Amino acid sequence: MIFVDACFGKKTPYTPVWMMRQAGRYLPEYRAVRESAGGFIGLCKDYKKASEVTIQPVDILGVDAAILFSDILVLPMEMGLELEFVAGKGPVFHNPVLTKEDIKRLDVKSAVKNLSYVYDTVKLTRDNLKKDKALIGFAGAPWTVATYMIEGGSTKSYNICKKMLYTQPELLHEILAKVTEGTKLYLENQIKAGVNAVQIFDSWAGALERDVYLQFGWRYILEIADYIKAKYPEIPVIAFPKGIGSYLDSIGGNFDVFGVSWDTPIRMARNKLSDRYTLQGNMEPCRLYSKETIKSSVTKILNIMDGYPHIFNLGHGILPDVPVENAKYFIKLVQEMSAR
Ligand code: 1CP
Repeated sequence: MIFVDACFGKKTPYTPVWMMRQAGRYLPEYRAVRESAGGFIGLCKDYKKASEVTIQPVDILGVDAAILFSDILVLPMEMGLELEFVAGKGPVFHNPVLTKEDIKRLDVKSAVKNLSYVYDTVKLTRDNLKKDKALIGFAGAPWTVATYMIEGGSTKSYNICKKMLYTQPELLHEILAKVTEGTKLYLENQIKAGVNAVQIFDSWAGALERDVYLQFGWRYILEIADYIKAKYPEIPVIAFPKGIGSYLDSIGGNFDVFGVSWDTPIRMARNKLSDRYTLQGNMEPCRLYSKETIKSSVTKILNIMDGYPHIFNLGHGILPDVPVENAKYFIKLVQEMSAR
């Protein structure tokens, strides 16, 4: 699989490419299956339909890897938090985690077991996916997942979880430790079911000061990566802490691929990290709105990463109103322009 080879820094015939959120609302085929499943959570729980939408971008766009269709919030949901996706608002947890008692109620063991629909999705997808295409499993990083658990949904200011961080840091660490424990076992079960790589999404890493992030965010990612690499050295681990470009010098650890978000110049990431990690990224997702800006960005990024270990991707997820034709153009352009 050229995707896995690239994760380990091996030479590949061209630069493999996929997109974060590649199974999603910009695809009419996805919207049709989502509707038939009665909504987003229903779709995550229906392993046949989840597997179908996982494979759609491989068939429609020709990406080099499929990413398991699920969400980072199914783990806390199965730990006992009541999750609803509210139209126009996003995810809502009706019983957020704010006290010691709330933490005690989080049931890690049952969650990891109850996520069997995810493992079934992985098995079926790996059976149906072309042999040369990789299947990426994933989880949210403990910090990002905890922001939803504590705030009860999406947040712009993070004031509830930051208040906990600065006034009751040990309470936040307890939540983070519990999510970390669940995430290790959850990713391990995805690997046992057949994923070829795992990605840890820390979408809200950039919300914290450097030293605070290293202590409350990054260290838990490293703990998860250490656990996976010790048991499954053949499975690449991709770390994606979004928005920490200003302190790449502080970044190291036992993982294989570093995801570069679009706000970080990829040349800078290359200079600081390419001797140790394959880089993944980092086209600004809104460039997909125009073929001209796709072409200029792909040309620039390929030139900068020429000869360095690289997986092409966006610097965050594709947006729902991007024309499918532009996404197809992007994938084909990367594969053709990078052919060696
Ligand atoms: O209406 C719909 O169809 C729901 C939109 C949607 C989709 C397609 C959500 C709701 N989740 C997903 C799938 C999803 N989420 C994947 C699947 C595979 C793929 O990439 O194709 C993955 C990897 C995620 C991960 C995820 N969920 C993250 C981390 C990555 C990122 O984009 O930053 C986060 C933060 C979430 C939370 C989430 N899920 C969905 C929403 C609307 C949100 C909230 C986002 C926010 O707070 O801004």
